[in-house]
Amino acid sequence: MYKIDDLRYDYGALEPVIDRDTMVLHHDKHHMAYLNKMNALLEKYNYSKDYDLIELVNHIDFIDVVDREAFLFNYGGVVNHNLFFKIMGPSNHEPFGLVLDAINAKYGSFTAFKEAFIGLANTMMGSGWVMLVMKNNELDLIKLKNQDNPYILGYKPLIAIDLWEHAYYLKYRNVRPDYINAFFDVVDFAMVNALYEEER
Ligand code: MN3
Repeated sequence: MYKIDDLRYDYGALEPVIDRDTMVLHHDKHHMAYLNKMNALLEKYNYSKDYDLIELVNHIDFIDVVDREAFLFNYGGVVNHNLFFKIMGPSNHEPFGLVLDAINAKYGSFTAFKEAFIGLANTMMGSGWVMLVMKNNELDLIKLKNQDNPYILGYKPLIAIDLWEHAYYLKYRNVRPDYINAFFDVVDFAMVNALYEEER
């Protein structure tokens, strides 16, 4: 069965932007719960293939329609969180490389891109995600409800912010805009650029 990705850094490595307690709960409890529920559904259907996790979403015909929503919800929880934790880190917070060239070409400047990303994140009602994605080599910003995932829509995601309350509530309480504004201080652009170079 599937596993969640280990954190590439210490739970406290993103402080003060994201506190250790939030990271422990978010990675070890929330993320793990999505994984356990997804695996339980796969077991229910005696899943025996070993598709890459990203690829799996294109092969879920074996799951009865009645279980599809629960499967996709938990699958999305797993892949979205794998991405979120992967593209953050304690260093490389300045954008650079081919991904910066692409951002500048599309949005005019990194500052303008950041404003667009933050602006879109602030419009999220309820729980969900905002992501910088790529399709046909074109960058775009998308908003996803709950645990909808970008892969089923044919997008290759490069940056993702988790806008569920569990992502920020211990530290930021009701002031979600402060969490959203601080997010780019923990994005690891070495990882984002590597994803861009891999996917373009
Ligand atoms: Mn989350």
